Amino acid sequence: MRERLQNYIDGKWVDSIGGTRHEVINPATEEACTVITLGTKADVDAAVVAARRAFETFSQTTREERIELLQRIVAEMKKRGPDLAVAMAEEMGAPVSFGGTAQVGAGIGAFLGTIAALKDFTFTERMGNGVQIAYEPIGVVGMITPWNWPLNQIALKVAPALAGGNTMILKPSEECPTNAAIFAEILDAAGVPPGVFNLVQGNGPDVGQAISTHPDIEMVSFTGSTRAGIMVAKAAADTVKRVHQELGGKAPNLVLPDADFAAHLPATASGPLVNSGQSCISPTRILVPREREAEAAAFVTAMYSATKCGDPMQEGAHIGPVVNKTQYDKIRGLIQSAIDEGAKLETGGTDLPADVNRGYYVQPTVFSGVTPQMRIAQEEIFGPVATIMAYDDLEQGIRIANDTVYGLSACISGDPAKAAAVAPRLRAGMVAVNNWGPSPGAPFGGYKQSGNGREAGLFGLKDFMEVKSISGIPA
Ligand code: TXE
Repeated sequence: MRERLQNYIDGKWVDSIGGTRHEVINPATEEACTVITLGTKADVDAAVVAARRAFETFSQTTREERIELLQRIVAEMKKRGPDLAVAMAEEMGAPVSFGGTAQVGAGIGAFLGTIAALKDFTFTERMGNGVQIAYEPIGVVGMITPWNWPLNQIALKVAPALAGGNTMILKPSEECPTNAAIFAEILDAAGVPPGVFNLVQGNGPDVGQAISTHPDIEMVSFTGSTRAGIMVAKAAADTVKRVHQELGGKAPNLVLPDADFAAHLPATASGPLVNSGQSCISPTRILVPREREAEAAAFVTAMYSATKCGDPMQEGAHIGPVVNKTQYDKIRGLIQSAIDEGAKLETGGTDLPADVNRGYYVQPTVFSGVTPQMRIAQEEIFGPVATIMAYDDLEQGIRIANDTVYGLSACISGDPAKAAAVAPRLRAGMVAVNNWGPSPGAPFGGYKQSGNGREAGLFGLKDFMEVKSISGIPA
């Protein structure tokens, strides 16, 4: 079993102050694969002292120095790509082929997008009346990240925080800690100065809460469930820190009445299969014209029944298990609820895939006949499950698309010119036409209960900076 017992604070690997051991379970084998120490408030305090001290000098570094630092990090990430992919495969079940390309690639992409934004960033500008506007670092940033796109979610915070001249404390998910430890080694090898980046392993109620409430942390950036995001925001309120949240989603895939299924559906309807459905932007609600529901069900069912589940450590295009027993039980419970509420199970279901006898594997599953009131149409599934829902006319389709508490992303399948007229009607932070993934460098974040703020590229960089106005100085 791998041991990752220490935290990275002030440029050194150090023992936790009073932490407890925690075993991480490999979701493919159901056996422990890694042991970490769940940290404590005292660990967070030590990390904050280091970050505060480092802020004095790191906040004064130049754009060029930060660009060079980010570029060295990218070079180190590329070297450690295979290690990162194996760690994610073992701890959260993303197959190594997918992990090595998509998961690691997304993490590197977050850095490249930030480097591009930093190169062009206007740190000072003048308003018409001569007042100078200056973008400055916020200070010490706390970061709390989940397990589903673990490296990417860390990179989307660390890259802009560094680019903006901030210092930071990261608490990654206790479900998937090793990629974060390797990431700390990457930053160390790239020459990030001591105290600028600190890693404290741990759980939400202890380390996450200590970060959210800490008086010397100016901002907390959180990605995870809406449930935990609300707790972070409440805990952060007393210290009036900036709260940046990327939370859950329930993305619609609005299929236009005259969509060409063969041309438009493969790229969008496959979204819920990717990463075994564990993406906040997974477009699980496939909305189709009522008269084409059977045709859509047959099309999507063929795609899903052809998708295999398999060992994450094997190369290949299969999907892996879901992250843990809690998620496995939650997904199977939602599948059962849809059956109980009268949806039609087209393929998949609650059983393990035929050739698998252990692990948290969920069969690719398709339902048709799903109605907006069903639990499966409202709750985030986070598994390889697609629900086909019928609309009578496009106006009703748009209403159903917007009818959840979430507003992270949406996709539209069909003629791009017609989709352009529908996109402004969707209440979501991101709309992708004939696609479902994020666009490089584009702002990533949601409306409604999907969060506050944006990540990636220029918008992500701005969210990790303060704005100052200076009046009365010469032009
Ligand atoms: O996430 P949690 P869970 C959704 C998805 C999934 C559900 C549950 O629907 O099925 O959430 O996942 C930390 N204070 N998403 O329970 O608990 C925790 O330690 C501070 C969507 O595994 O939100 C971890 O680091 N921190 C999502 C992080 O929050 C707290 C990604 C995420 O864990 C905390 C993941 C607290 N009180 C799940 N409680 C997305 N947006 O992509 C927990 N944490």
